[in-house]
Amino acid sequence: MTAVAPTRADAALREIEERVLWLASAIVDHANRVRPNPTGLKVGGHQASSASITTIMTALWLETLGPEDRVSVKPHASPVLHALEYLLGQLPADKLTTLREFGGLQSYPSRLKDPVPADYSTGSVGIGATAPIWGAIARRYVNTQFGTGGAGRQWSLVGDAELDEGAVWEAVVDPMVAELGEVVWVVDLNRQSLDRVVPTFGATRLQGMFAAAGWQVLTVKYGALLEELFTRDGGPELRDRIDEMTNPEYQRMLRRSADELRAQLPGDGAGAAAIAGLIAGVADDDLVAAVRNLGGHDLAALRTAFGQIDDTRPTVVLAYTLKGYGLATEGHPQNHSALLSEAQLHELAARVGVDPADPWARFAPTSEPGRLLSAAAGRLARTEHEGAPAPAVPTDLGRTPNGTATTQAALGRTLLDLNRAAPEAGARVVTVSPDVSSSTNLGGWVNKVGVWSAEDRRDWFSDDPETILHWRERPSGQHVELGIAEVNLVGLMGELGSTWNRWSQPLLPIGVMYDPFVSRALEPWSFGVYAGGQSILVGTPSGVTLAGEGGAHQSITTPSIGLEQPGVVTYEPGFALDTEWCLLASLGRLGRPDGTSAYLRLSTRPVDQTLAAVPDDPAARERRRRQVVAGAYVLRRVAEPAVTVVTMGAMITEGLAAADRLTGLGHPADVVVVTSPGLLFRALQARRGQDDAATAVLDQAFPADRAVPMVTVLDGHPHTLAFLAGIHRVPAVHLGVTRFGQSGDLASVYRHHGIDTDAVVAAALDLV
Ligand SMILES: Cc1ncc(C[n+]2csc(CCOP(=O)(O)OP(=O)(O)O)c2C)c(N)n1
Ligand SMILES: [Mg+2]
Repeated sequence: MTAVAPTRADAALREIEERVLWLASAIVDHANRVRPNPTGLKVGGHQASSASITTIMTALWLETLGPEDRVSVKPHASPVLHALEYLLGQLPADKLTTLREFGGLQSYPSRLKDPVPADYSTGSVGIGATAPIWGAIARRYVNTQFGTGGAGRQWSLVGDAELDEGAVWEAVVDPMVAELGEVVWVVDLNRQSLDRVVPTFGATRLQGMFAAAGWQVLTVKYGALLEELFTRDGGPELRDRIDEMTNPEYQRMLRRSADELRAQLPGDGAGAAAIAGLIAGVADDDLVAAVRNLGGHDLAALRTAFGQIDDTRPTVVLAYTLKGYGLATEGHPQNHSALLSEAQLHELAARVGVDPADPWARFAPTSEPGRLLSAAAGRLARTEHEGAPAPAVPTDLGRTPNGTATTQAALGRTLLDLNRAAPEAGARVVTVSPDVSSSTNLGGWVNKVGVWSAEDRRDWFSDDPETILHWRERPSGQHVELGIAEVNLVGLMGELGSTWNRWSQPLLPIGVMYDPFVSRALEPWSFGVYAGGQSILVGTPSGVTLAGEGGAHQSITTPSIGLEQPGVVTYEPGFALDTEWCLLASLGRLGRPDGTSAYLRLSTRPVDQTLAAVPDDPAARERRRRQVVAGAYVLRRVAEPAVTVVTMGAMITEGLAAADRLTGLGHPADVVVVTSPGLLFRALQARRGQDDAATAVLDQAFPADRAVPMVTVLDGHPHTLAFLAGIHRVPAVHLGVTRFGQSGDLASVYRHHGIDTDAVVAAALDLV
């Protein structure tokens, strides 16, 4: 691509670019060399990664972005972001000395923890990069349902090695993504990752991969200086030589003197003589400048590329850059975490015209750079979006299931009932599933609300009488179906769960996947929760209770994960009504400043619902409900307990059967049903002053005067409930699953893992 002619403002833009480079370097320098560091522990920060993307970000913030655009910035460029925020008057000067300080600028751009909220949190490579894709879908969803999400591009500034992450490609190839014209990625193609020069970096391969997925591909390879050389005699040979050079050889050229370049640059190919002839006529300084003259550092070349974005499909701009551009560490393979020495920093200061004794100096408002900055600040000023508060969610829909039901089926049922009982809340529910909506019992709900798509699509099976699941795709649909990629699913959930504070439109997102795949999705979901996304993750079916579906599909560690995950309340209900109550309580905590996410672990085990013995009296029913959503309740109370059986989820049936047998054997047993180990753990911590959670549930479910030996049993790792014995320090045995399983019928599988009724009885007899 050839650059357009430089504009009058280019010199001022260059000055701003150099000041951004200076500030980003100085922010990291201050954190590492100036701020006192009594422990001597590494602070860190990335000057070379920042320098690599400084031109790109300057071009974007000063010329290209609009007020409705949102940008995800690669993690190690946070100093550049803060430098721009500072120059644009958003970030006060006293924050520039706080990088990585407690309460200061975060290591990586953060939506919730930085003084100027980042548009997207980044840091988990591949996840921050893809977030704007999901943000774009979430905004389109808000626009089709409520019409208030605004427009604007969704940018992602991506490190080239981030493209090693599978998460990137899972997102790029999702069929929904090819329609997103507002998505633009700029790849900072510096051919370096953390520890190495990427051996063979096929830009051509990358171009092909993005193009095959339907993306517009723009490549900004060379700057104006090199492009001009390429037009001279020997120019085509020089272009071929640089095009064909390996990454390490090219990186080595960056650190050579002019004399060395004259010897090395021609190479030993057919074009060597022509290249030698060409560069013989180039002055030393120009030659050194020319080898590093890549398009990602050429404002005009970037401007041209950004001007070509067609907005009809996603765009990727592959911008060739140098890691450490303009710094003494430029192009060095080990520059990722390298810090400039004091002398090198002073050299930089001298080159860009800054006094190191006054590192945070601003441009005079009347200067050309000052004028450009104030124009950009005005252009980027954002207006608040008008929206709605989170809807009121009922706590009880008043039904009492009898007969046999599963907790998984209760999910779909509750959503349908909610739509009827509280249409305003129902209208904000959006379900998401990675190609498992019918196998996770969402079929009825999907039939009712339809499948979301930005435009109406024809349902070719609407007149087929044998079709039970109707796939009506329309902008008013409330179910989003993605391909089988759990990481994409949680990425979208994080963004649907952020619309309440991004666009002032709260949604109640519920993502459903098989429970064993929760661990695959966990890190990106957790990152989304960290970034402010509030959503409900439903894992179903779960545990070894999915028996026949196979050993590899059985989930063992998820109850423990649920207990430990920050920002999330985890429930594992055993009855349909408990599921409804937990779901409603979780929905009621979404889309608000003090909100939390939830994880519901459900099952396909048919359970006799009369075992729940739901009280008829409205006050007693409400008391039960409160205990269910608080974490536990006493389901059976005997006169003089000899043992307490604590049971959860699918194991309630075994817990009750064992209690009956123990009582018959002369060892009367109380039965406590746990719905949330995490809430109980927090209550216990609170009782000891370590948490601010409510503690009443402990006195109600585990009163001191009934403290007797305890057996706990769950379909998951037994340590999840082991802490309960510590409430009153009673002797205890903890049953659960600790080994990989295998397919089989329920009775065999339970016996194999020692969680069957016999095992509970035997454990209790050992104790009493
Ligand atoms: C999932 C994940 N894996 C590993 C890391 C550690 N890490 C941070 S940056 C990085 C290399 C980044 O290289 P690139 O994206 O090319 O960035 P740049 O060269 O611009 O610094 C690695 C391995 C991480 N943050 N997240
Ligand atoms: Mg890189």
